[in-house]
Amino acid sequence: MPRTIVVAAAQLGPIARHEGRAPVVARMVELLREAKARGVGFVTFPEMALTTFFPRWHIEDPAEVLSYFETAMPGPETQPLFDAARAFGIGFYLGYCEMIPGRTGAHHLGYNTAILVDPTGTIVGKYRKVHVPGNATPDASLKLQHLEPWYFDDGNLGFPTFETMGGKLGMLICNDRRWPESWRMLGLQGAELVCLGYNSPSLLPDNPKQNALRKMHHLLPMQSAAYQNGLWIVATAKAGLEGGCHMMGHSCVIAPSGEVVALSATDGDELLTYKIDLDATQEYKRFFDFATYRRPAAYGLITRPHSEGQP
Ligand code: CDV
Repeated sequence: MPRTIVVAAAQLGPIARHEGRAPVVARMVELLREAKARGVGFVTFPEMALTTFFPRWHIEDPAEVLSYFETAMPGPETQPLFDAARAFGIGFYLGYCEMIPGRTGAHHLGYNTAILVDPTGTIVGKYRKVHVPGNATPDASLKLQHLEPWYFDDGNLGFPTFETMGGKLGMLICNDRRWPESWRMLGLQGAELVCLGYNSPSLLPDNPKQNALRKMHHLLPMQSAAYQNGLWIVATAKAGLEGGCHMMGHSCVIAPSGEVVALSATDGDELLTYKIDLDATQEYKRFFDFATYRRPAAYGLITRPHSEGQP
């Protein structure tokens, strides 16, 4: 009996700097409505889906920085998403900025977080981004700042997996996709489907020689990870020209074979759907058979702390 589910990447086009939650949540509910019409069971929204990607700016006004963080989830403005999920019977992944209670000021306010919500509208899982990229302090000499470590703490929940939607699910966030350790942590726990939202600039003005490689550097690590860990991936972009920075689309579904089986076609709101069979992971999990073939005793350098001599 195949364990099939139609999954969707609910790509979002740009969100303006002072836009507020209501119009964004309305767009997301619309994508959920379309998902329902197309028989989707699970939707992945982008990283930081509710607001613009503000870490591209050094914002000195604490009130503005605070405005990008959620103090409750769901809160009054995000409740419609949960209501729609329950009404449509669709589960979802949502990326957002999670405020740490008691934090004040204009930086280090919280986590870059994702949650897993089941089709009853219940939060069943949480992940906080581990690989927080960019400059730790403002650097006006850069053409494009990426100040995530200035605004966010490193995630402290590890790489949990969750039994839901008829399978074992894991979550990652954006830059995590470039690190094989993220995927292997989920693969070792038997993850069958990993959802990931991202905000990735199409071009790197401070490192233009990589510009032509951006799409490859987006897909290559995920295609490898899907194959090497025998799992499905749904990766969802915030896309288009946002705050003067063009964000890459290329939302995708990747099969356990490593093949990209669905790829978004636009830079705007777009629902990309694909019917997956969770049991299609088994062939690849059997081939790599971690219990038989992995050699953890030879991998010590991977987990040795920097203080003990790891480069
Ligand atoms: N939001 C991200 O984590 N973005 C990163 C940066 C480094 C561009 C990325 O890996 O795409």
